[in-house]
Amino acid sequence: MHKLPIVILISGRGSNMQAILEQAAQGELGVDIRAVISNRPDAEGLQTAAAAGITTAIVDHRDYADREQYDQALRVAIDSYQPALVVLAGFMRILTPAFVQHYQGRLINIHPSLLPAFRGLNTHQRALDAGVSEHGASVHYVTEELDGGPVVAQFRVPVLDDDTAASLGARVLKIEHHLYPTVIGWIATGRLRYRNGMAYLDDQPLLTPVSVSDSRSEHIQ
Ligand code: NHR
Ligand code: GAR
Repeated sequence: MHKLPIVILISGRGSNMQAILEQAAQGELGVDIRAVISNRPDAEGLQTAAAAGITTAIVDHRDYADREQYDQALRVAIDSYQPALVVLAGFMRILTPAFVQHYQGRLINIHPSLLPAFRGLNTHQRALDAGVSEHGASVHYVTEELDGGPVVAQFRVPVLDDDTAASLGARVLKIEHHLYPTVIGWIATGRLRYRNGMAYLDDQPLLTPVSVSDSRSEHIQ
């Protein structure tokens, strides 16, 4: 079977990356992980990837004068692996319009909130402060607008009375490890596509994100 070549970008722990690696290693995902690239030399995820026999690379943002130069170097590094899909997995650098345009429709992110709620950082504390009863994670195509690209799929979790940002974040992270490989699998099998700024699942425009617990995704799980 043809496998989708992917590159994963991380900045830290890399637990989402690890979830993707594990499913790929079981041959369940239909992807060929060409490389894991970090902007931070000390990212824990680099060790995890190397231990799994995956090629790793570092493109350190501190070595570049500005975001344009950094993103240019990152793009050269990524393209040397010729991925069909670039996966942001806890990658913490905002990307320039030129970078995002180069990978339009081939760049996805997992964000720890139910977008469009709580774009940006510190999502779990902000969800608690807002008093919402549900929180979760979203997978979206990356566009120039930060956390604003088409949302493909979401997974919801309840917010509990005694939650802290840490306990809520842990609940969300656990479902991220299920949500992200699920969506990557859809892309690998050609079910999920991006065209003219819109996401299509099974050739139907995705007008609302798939809730991974709903019927549209049942036969995937
Ligand atoms: N880039 C673009 N153009 N569009 C998006 O939707 C992006 C993106 C880059 C990263 C991930 C995102 C998230 O899921 C993401 C989506 C970093 C920041 C941030 O403020 C915000 C959102 C996201 C990632 N980063 C700081 C910066 O100045 C640095 C913070 C740090 O290093 O700890 O780049 O939430
Ligand atoms: C995840 O919760 C991911 O959704 C989030 O950071 C965590 C990374 O964990 N991403 C962002 O906040 C992007 N700004 P991981 O490194 O263990 O996958």
